[in-house]
Amino acid sequence: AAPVMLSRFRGALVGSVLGDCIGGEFEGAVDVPLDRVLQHLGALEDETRGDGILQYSDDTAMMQCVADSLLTRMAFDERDMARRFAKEYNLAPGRGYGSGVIQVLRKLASPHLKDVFQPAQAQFGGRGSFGNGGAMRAAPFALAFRSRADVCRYSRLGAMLTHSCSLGYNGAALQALAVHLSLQGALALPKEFINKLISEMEEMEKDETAQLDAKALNLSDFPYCSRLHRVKELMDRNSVSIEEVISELGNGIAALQSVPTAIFCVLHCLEPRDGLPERFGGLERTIAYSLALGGDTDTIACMAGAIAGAHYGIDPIPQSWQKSCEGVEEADDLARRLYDLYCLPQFEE
Ligand code: R7I
Ligand code: MG
Ligand code: MG
Repeated sequence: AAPVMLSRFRGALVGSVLGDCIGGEFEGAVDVPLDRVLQHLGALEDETRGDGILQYSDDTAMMQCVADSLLTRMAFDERDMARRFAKEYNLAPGRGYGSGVIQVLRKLASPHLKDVFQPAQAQFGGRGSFGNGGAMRAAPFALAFRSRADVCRYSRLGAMLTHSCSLGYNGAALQALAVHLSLQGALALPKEFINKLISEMEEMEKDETAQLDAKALNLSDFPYCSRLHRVKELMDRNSVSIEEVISELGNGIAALQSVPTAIFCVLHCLEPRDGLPERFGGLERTIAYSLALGGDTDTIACMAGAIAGAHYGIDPIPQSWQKSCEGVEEADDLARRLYDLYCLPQFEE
């Protein structure tokens, strides 16, 4: 039976934290043999292992800020969200933040700052960051807003607090949309799922700023759409190697090289795959596969984990995995509270 909505909400945020914590092991690795991934995952099931729990990184720290802000303000409030990012960074600066975004977070801490979007706009010579930091924390927007238009609008604005390049904030919107559709059960029809994402991104990438950014960065006119078309082609193939996925979609720290990749990981792992244990459920397969791609593994697994968790729900996620990762209980609590907010009639537009 399809999971109930509350289970999907919990699965989304818990899946995201698991991807971040479990994926942290291989972040930046170029070649990750599947054996090593399975060994890492096997250790999660070993109760006697004495190395404590896996810590979350900036991906989860910022996701918590987004969820906390939406819950407290019961709306998108850019000043409140910016303040939470800055405060969280100040409390725990060692969570592996991107080297550029640190400057934004420091400026956001200033009580004299008038425009909270300004520090992000000053990044990278004035074009803004195209990193995946906006996308990695986008899932809560899909849990807070019911309409697709609101999920898009607010996930983009939320990303713009640190990522003002259109590749950065459109990547965040793509991730939030993927979670939104997954919560609705849209992954039951994978082809339609990817087609919906393509048509949403066509609208977004028509925008003049998006067109100018694509040109300036030497990309095709509709960069996310073209990656999503590649995802579709890879879905149609009987067998796809890790190398092909990396060369077609990327596994890097740029949103363009990681959000479509995360979406592919989810789609590819909807069914059992060679090399992955038969006892694995879909979320476990998705995280395992994301790690095997190497590169920005914590973030790709975090994004794929959110989309997959929204599809499978919380129930099939192994307790041993949940107990092995920092921040799972907090994420579960945030998801339950976002669900309550989502159900409030006054929160509907
Ligand atoms: O995007 P961001 O928050 O980083 C997120 C990543 C995730 O993998 C996390 O897990 C964490 O490890 O970091 O941070 P940014 O500093 O905005 O962007 C990340 C990196 O992308 C930068 O440090 C740059 O190397 C690169 N980058 C750019 N390089 C050139 N020109 C981002 N935007 C640009 C750009 O416009
Ligand atoms: Mg990280
Ligand atoms: Mg990362």
